[in-house]
Amino acid sequence: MNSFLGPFRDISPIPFESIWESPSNIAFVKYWGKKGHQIPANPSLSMALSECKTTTKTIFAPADELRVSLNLEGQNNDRFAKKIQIYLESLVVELPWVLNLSVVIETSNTFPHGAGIASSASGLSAFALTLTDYLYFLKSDASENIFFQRASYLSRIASGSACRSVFGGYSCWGDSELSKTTNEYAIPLEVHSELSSLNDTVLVISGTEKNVSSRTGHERMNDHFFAESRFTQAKSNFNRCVSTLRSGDVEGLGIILEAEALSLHAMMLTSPNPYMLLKPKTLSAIEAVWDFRRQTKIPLYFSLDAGPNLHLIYPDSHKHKIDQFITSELSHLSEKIIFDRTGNGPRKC
Ligand code: 2P0
Repeated sequence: MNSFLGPFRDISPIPFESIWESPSNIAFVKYWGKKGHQIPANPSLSMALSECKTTTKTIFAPADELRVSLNLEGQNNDRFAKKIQIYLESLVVELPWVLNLSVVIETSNTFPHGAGIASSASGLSAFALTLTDYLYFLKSDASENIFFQRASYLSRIASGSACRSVFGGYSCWGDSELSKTTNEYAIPLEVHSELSSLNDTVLVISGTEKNVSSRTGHERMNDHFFAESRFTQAKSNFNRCVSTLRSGDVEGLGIILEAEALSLHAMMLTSPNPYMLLKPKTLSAIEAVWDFRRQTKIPLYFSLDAGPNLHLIYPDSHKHKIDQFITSELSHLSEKIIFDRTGNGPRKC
C-alpha cells in the first residue's frame, strides 16, 4: 500500500466543500515521455506563474455511486467531468470509497484557453488540492507537513505537469542526482536570490486549439528513434539548470531554456508520426529575440510549451528595455501578450 494514501483507505465520506487556487507553470526542463503510468522518463524543473491560475470549488458528498459534474467558466463541461471521473476511478485501489462520492466542481481560469499556458497543470492541481483538503478533513490526524507532497502525488496521477504546480517558485519532479527528487511527486527548489523572481511574458501567437494533444505527444516518445538520447540530454540539462539557478547564472540558464524548448519541438518534428506545433510567426519571434540579444547583450531568452506560443523569460534588471522591445517589435506577431512572472504557489480560498 502506498504510504501517501494508506492512512485514508478506510474512511466513510461525509459532506465537505473546499476552494483552492493553483497556478500554471512553465517547464525550464521538459517532461516529454513516460515510463509506465504517469512516471516521467526524465526529471523536469519548472517555475510557477503568478497571474495565470485556476480557482476550483469542489463539493464532496456521499452517494450510492461515483458521480462527477463540472462547470467551467459557468458552463457545464461533460468532457472534463469525464476526465475527473476516470481519474477518481484510477484511485480506487488506494481509496475504495471514491466509488461512493458525488463530486460537484466549479472551476475558472484567469487566462484564456489556448494561450500557450498549461491549463491542465493549474486545473488538475487545483482539483487535487481540494481532494487532498478533503482527505485531511476526513482524517484530521494526518501529517500536515506532507500535505503538499500528497497534493503533488495526487496531481501527478491526474496530469504530470500538474504535480509541479503545488509549490511556489521553482520545483523539480523525477528521479535525479539531486537529493530528495522522486518520480512520485515534485519538491520545491531553492534558488539564488537573483533568479528567485523572473518575468515570463507570453506571446500568444495562435490561440487555436492544437491538433495533437500532449498525451499523444508523450506516447510518440515510446517508439521514437531519439528517445534515449533525449532522456540523456534532459537529465544533463536538469543538472545544469539546477546549478545555474543556484548560482544565479542567468546567461547559463537562458542557454538551457532555449535548448530545452527547441529539443521538445525537435522531438515532435522527428517522431515516427511527425507533427509541428510551431508557426512561422514563432520562428520570426525567435529570430527577433536572438537579434535583440546579439545587438544589446541583454539577457532575454525564450521557452516554449507544447504549442506555438513563446514564453519570454528575463530578469527585472532590464525589464523596461525588454518590455519596450516586446511591445514595439513583437506585438505584430502575436494575437495577445500576457505579462506574467514567478508566482508564490497555490492558496486555499
Ligand atoms: C512539461 N509538457 O514539462 C511538458 C513540456 C508540455 C511541454 O508536461 O499526460 O499535460 O497529463 O501527464 O502534463 C504536458 O503534458 O501530460 C507537459 P499528462 P501533461 O510541462
